[in-house]
Amino acid sequence: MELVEKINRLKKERNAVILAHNYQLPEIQDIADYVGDSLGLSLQASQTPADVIVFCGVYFMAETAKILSPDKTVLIPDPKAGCPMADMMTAEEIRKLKAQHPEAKVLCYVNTTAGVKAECDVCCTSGNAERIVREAFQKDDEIIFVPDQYLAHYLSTLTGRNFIVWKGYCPSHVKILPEDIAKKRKRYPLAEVIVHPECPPGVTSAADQVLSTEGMCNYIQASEAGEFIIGTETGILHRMQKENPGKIFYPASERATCPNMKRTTLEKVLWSLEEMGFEVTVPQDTMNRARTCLRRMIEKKP
Ligand code: CIZ
Ligand code: SF4
Repeated sequence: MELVEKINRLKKERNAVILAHNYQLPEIQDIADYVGDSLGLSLQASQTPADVIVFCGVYFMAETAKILSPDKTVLIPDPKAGCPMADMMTAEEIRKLKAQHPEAKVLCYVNTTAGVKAECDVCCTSGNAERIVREAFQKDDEIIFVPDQYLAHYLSTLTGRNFIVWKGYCPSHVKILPEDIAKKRKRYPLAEVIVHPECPPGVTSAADQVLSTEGMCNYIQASEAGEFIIGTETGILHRMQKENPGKIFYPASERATCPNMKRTTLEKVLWSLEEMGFEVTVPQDTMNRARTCLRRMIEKKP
């Protein structure tokens, strides 16, 4: 309690906001001004009158907030909170892949480093990927999609398009197995199964709904169902339970946790505000090019 009071006091003094990703620890979600997905949080960051943004998530998300709000101070409480999927592709590797396919357009998932985004034509999130594929490309365009092979596969099933893919994946979502879905369905026969498109094909094909984290939260609020089996990082169950006290949530797999998302603690958030660290910076040229890639996605928002 004392920690929370100190955080709140310093937050006011610094004119800061605290943004927390849907996968953060419950106590971090509870002190945040906004809880959401990476794009939603970055848009919040760019619209807030605050001078300082404490970004409780992983590094590429804080970078995205910085790219969209270059004049604000963006802090990450633990700079070692990386995203292994984003780190599966370097700027050098995307340049090589582009050189192998000089005619191709490049679509990147938001889970990429700023250096990779700077090399890509347009960005997408799991929530808008289908629409971006349909709207940002011509029928005959060759498309490179990086870095998530499973999101690429799922997008292919939705749009009928083939992508040149990179073999990245999320180590937390691949822990969810088709057997887990079968087992939980048997145990909770009335529950709807909702999974994230970062899950492998055997899991997405066994689900009732495949949705981004924000998509899941919106769907559940509107649904008549009372029980849900959730196939994504387990941290999101805290938000779901809080927003829907009358409904019941089961994780598809208790093993689907992201250790990087759990690196952020209340102590680190307090330290971050006290010391104004760790500041997230992106080289100017990379930042400008990555912003163009992000803007092309944002401007396609209806
Ligand atoms: O974009 C995000 O925040 C991630 C990583 C997942 C999602 O579906 O919201
Ligand atoms: Fe990256 Fe997966 Fe963790 Fe999301 S859950 S931050 S994709 S490793």
